[in-house]
Amino acid sequence: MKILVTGGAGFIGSNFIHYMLEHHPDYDIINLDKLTYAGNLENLRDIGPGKRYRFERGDIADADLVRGIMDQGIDAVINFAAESHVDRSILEPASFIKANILGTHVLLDTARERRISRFVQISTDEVYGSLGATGRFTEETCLRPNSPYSASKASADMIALAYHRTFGMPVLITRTSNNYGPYQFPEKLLPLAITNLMEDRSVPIYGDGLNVRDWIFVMDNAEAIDMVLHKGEDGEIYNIGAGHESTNISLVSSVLGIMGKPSSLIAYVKDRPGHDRRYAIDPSKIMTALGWSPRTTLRDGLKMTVDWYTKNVGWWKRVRSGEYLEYYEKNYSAKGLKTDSR
Ligand code: NAD
Ligand code: TDX
Repeated sequence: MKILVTGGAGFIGSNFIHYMLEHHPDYDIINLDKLTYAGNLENLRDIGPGKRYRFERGDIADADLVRGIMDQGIDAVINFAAESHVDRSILEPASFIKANILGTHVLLDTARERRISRFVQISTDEVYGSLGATGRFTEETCLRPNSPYSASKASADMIALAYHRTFGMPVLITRTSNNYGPYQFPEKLLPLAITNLMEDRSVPIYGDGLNVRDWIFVMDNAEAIDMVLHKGEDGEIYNIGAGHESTNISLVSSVLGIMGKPSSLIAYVKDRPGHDRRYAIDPSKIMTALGWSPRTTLRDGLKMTVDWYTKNVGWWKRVRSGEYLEYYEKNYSAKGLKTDSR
């Protein structure tokens, strides 16, 4: 099988490529990535020379480039490429519309033209919006996205489903909860907390810290996506989650415990505008229909993640330098995201 993975130099995409090269050594993988601030070829540097893997730098919204790649006998497209950070979508929504909606549309159009036999759109639980204290998202839950990021992902999902219903394209969608693990850019809560704590700096907690996220170790998500690719039904949506709900404060407290750091390093800051209160995924469909189940407990996953960042200080120090620091200083203060600075 020859697979086009887009966004494969980012966090989940690079973990997915490692997973696929290990589990399907006879597959060819082309990784198309624009290398935005979040794309990092260091995430893939340990891929040995004998592997059937190739990198192409470029934008998924570049139709000529995408056509040229899909003409190389691609069997399946897995679209991870996206602007992915909610805070950035609040500061600069336009890049999210371009990458997440227009980019996905170019991929869909080209895959349709070239009669690609599988198209997996990687989406998120955030498209469902926010839950109250009870209930979980099923694949039937109405979409009520609240941030420019989640609205752009929901739009891409709608276009992808329309291509299935209207043109019969073999589209499948995964909607996963919050991933964590190696190679996650340290702007997201967990790697931000771990790397700040390693330098004895404080961890900013938005609002009251009681917002709930449902956490999944990235390799469990990679396995689920592999199953959707091979066994999923065209036109279907699959929720992926490990059932590990946690408030942000409780999650960060667990990290403090694992790292042996004091709770005085927690700093409550101004809340994120439009901050979704709670996400919780019901993964029954993928468990029953495809036989997937998560392997990693939250405790073990957190320990493995802390361990990875501890052993890969060079990796996160490099991504946290230069442009990233300038961006961070411009847009964040000790009191939180500077949304009123425009
Ligand atoms: P990431 O920001 O770490 O990586 C995104 C990658 O896409 C980067 O390598 C970037 O260079 C690339 N990219 C961005 N725009 C591009 C473009 N126009 N053309 C080509 N490449 C482009 O993101 P991630 O956390 O790995 O997320 C991957 C996917 O999974 C996204 O679609 C995201 O919406 C989805 N998702 C993420 C999570 C999560 O918790 N991180 C949860 C659910 C779904
Ligand atoms: O400094 C912080 N302090 C804080 O309290 C940051 C960066 C976040 N938070 C809170 C906001 C959220 O409630 O922690 C929670 C997690 O925040 P993020 O790591 O930014 O993730 P989230 O907004 O939940 O979105 C993530 O999961 C779904 C990914 O970034 C998305 O790409 C994915 O679709």
